[in-house]
Formats: sequence, C-alpha cells, structure tokens
Amino acid sequence: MAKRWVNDLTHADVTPRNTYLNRRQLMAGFAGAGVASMLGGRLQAAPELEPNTWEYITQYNNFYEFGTGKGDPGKNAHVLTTDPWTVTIDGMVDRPGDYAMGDIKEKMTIEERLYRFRCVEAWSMVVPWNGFELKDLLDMAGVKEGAKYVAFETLYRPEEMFGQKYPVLDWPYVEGLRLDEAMHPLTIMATGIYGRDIPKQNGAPMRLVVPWKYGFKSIKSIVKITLTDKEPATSWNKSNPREYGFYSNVNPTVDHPRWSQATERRLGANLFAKREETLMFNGYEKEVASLYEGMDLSKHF
Ligand SMILES: Nc1nc2c(c(=O)[nH]1)N[C@H]1C(S)=C(S)[C@@H](COP(=O)(O)O)O[C@H]1N2
Ligand SMILES: [Mo]
Repeated sequence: MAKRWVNDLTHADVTPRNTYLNRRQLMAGFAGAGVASMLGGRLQAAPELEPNTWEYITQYNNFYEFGTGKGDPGKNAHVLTTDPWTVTIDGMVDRPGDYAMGDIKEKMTIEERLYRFRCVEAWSMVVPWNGFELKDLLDMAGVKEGAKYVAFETLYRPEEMFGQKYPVLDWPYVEGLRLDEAMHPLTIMATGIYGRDIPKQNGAPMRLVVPWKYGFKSIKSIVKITLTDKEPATSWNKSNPREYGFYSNVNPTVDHPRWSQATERRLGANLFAKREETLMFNGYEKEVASLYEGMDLSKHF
C-alpha cells in the first residue's frame, strides 16, 4: 500500500533536505489501510459524499510537527499532552483572555459536519467532523470594530512535537483567514471525528476546518487566535510564496506551479478508480463564491 503513497505529490518538497526526509519516511510507509477499501471498493468513485474510513482519516495525515511522512503523525502524536489545554484569544476583541479548552467545549454547540477535504497535494477525502462554528467562538470573545483578519497559531512544544526540532517550516505553524471567511457558517473548529474525540494526529484538541480551501489552511492543535486588521503571515506562504498564497481556495483552473489542480485522487477509492474532477471551491461554490466577487483568483491564489 505504501507504494501508492509514494506517487502522491507533496508540497513538502521545498528544500533538498525535505525531499530526503519525505522519501525516507514514505519508504518506511504505512501498511494496512488500503486493504479493506479495496475489498469493499466499488468500480467507480461515487459522486455523492461518502465518508472515508476512520483508519484512512487517522493514519494518512499531514502534521509536520510529528514528521513529514503520511504515517508519522499516527505513530508519533500520542505523546502530545492535550489536557490541560488553553486557547489564548487576543488582539481586537472585547474579552481577550486565556480560555480553558473544557470551558470552550461546554459553551459551544457541537454538530456533525460531513465535508470534503482537499489537500493541495491533489488527494482528497470526506470526513465526518464534529465541531462548532468558529463564528460562535469569535462572538464569545467579541470581535471589535475594525478587525479584518483572524490569525491562528499551533502549539510550540518541541519536547513533544519532535518535528519542531527541524527547520522544515518556521515554527510554530501559523495560519489566517479574512474575517468574513472566519465568520462563514461552513468554517468550523473541529473537536471530533465520527463522534469520537478528535485524535491527536488530526489536531487535538481543536483544529480549524475550512472545507473550500486547501487542507493546509486547516491548522491543527490551536493555542492562539488573534483578531487583527492586517493580513497575517501563514506558514506555507512564508516557506514558498510563489506556490502558496494567503487565500488558497480550491480551484481547478489555477494550477500549482509544479502540478495540475484539475483532478484529485480520492483516498480509499478502488485502486483502479479514475481520478475525480476537482470542484470549484471544493464543491462549496454556491455557499462561498460571493466572498470573492470581483477578485482575480489567479492573482489571489
Ligand atoms: N499545525 C499543523 N497544522 C496542519 C498541518 C501541519 O503540518 N501542522 N498540515 C496541514 C495540511 S497540509 C493538511 S492536508 C491537513 C491534514 O489534516 P488531516 O491530517 O487531519 O487530514 O492539516 C493541515 N494542518
Ligand atoms: Mo495539505
């Protein structure tokens, strides 16, 4: 099964060192996840939303704090201490402070959201998240007039996140959204998958999910949320601005400089299934296109 993964494109190939790490770790690979899906596979990938298996969702991950191989986070993330967990909300808010994760969960309404998930590397899956709307959390803190963006930060704890000992990215991982994107009802903070607590490799105890954007926008294990009037720096943009923009909306008509974004490989699909066509805004065009009216999306990629 590892073989199929070797063929996946990777946005990690930003330096020769990364290329080396990826090759090595992909070879070590992960065995097992593909078998059940092959046996149960249908001849054609279905267009309707069918969630991926728990195994795929939790064993094929990108979480570079725990290694750059797809199987690494599933093997390594168990060492992360997620309780206690504090989320700092600051910047342009009425009620800045350090919020205990338990208190946040108690106040928020947890729902299930079945979303497509499309990585910039051109693979995709469908995930039954549990979580709450980011808007509700921001409303709790009270967004001040004049705030235009939301910046997010992942935990920095190299003793547990061994990947942070290597300069693969400029740690901690940071991301950002425009305020209207953050307030959109499709934007959630995920705290669970398949009705269970979200596994550490998927970003416990709380990670962002923005289903119409490439997966790297969906930052994991968040400890800080800052409301600001300036466009925040984002990790992959800092690492390679030519290839990764601030917006990173899924768009089949704007290719990555090194590969096409017109199609995608649905994880867990039958081995012989055709690649699927990538949908504008990952299939959420009706809901989110109005956010980008009048913008040149090939310029604001
Ligand atoms: N902190 C942090 N968040 C991250 C990443 C990461 O390396 N570190 N990888 C991103 C990428 S590239 C993708 S595709 C998704 C993967 O989420 P999943 O492993 O839950 O499928 O997480 C995103 N969030
Ligand atoms: Mo990704």
